[in-house]
Order: sequence, then structure tokens, then C-alpha cells
Amino acid sequence: MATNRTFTMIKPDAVGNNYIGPILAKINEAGFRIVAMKYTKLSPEAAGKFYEVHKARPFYGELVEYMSSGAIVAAILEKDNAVADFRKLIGATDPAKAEPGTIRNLFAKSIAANAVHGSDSDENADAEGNFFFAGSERF
Ligand code: 3AN
Repeated sequence: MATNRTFTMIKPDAVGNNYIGPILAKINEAGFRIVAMKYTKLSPEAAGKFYEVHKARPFYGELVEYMSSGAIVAAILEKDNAVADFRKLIGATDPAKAEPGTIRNLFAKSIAANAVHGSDSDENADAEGNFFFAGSERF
């Protein structure tokens, strides 16, 4: 069943470049409601677990190291068609290929440090939200 929620992280590059505010503004302007939000830092172990589906990919080690290198903002977002609409809002994985006006086009510099994460399916949105948030942390 399709749900109306997705999960995002503002990644260490965007946090370090002071883009938390501008990215949240884009998210709000696009009509997403914030259900849950956390400013935190992943340990290498937690990042490894979060990205376990990518374990076989050649960039897994780099990805885990990068995602545990600095603070991130994790959030659950709500909107009709949330997963697909949020993927459209963030743009392609490679910021050089991201449509003008998308979050990655505006705020990211490389494939590895691409400003934001967005879930790629309802199932993963649910699992990723559960990774960070208890029921009592959702509003
Ligand atoms: P997306 O985040 O757009 O769903 P995926 O699922 O293909 O992209 O990749 C997950 C994450 O892994 C990306 N957000 C990016 O940070 C990183 N990544 C993907 N491809 C590469 C690559 N070729 N080199 C380094 N990191 C990569």
C-alpha cells in the first residue's frame, strides 16, 4: 500500500555549508509537513547499518565514512505521493545531472556529498523512519 510519508537526511556537506535552513524552506515550500526531526551524528556502525542495502556497492566504505563524518538532520516528511514527489524535489543522485531548481542542483557538489537523502520506496521510507524515530517522537 502506498503511504504518504518519506524519510530524509540533510547530509554532512549541507549541514557544514549552513544549508539546513534553505533546504528546510524548500521542503516546506513544496508542501511537505514535518512529522519528526532530529539533529544528530551517525556513528560509523550506525551509518553502516543504515546503508546495509548498499554493502555490495564499490562506494559503500566511502559512503559510510562520509555519512558518519559530521552532523546530519534526519526527518520524516508527509505529503500525498511523498516518496516520488520528494525524489523529484531533490533531483538526480549526481548533482551535475540534477534538474535546475532541485535541492541537489542548488546545494550539492558531488555524488558522494549530495546534500540530501530521500527514500526510494514506501517500504524503505518506513524502515528508515523507524531507524531514527520512536512513535513518541512523531507529531
Ligand atoms: P539516491 O540517494 O539518489 O537514492 P543511491 O541509492 O544510488 O542514490 O545511492 C545512495 C547514496 O550513495 C547516494 N545518496 C550517494 O551519497 C552515494 N553514492 C551513490 N553513488 C555513488 C558513487 N558513484 N560514488 C560515491 N557515492 C555514491
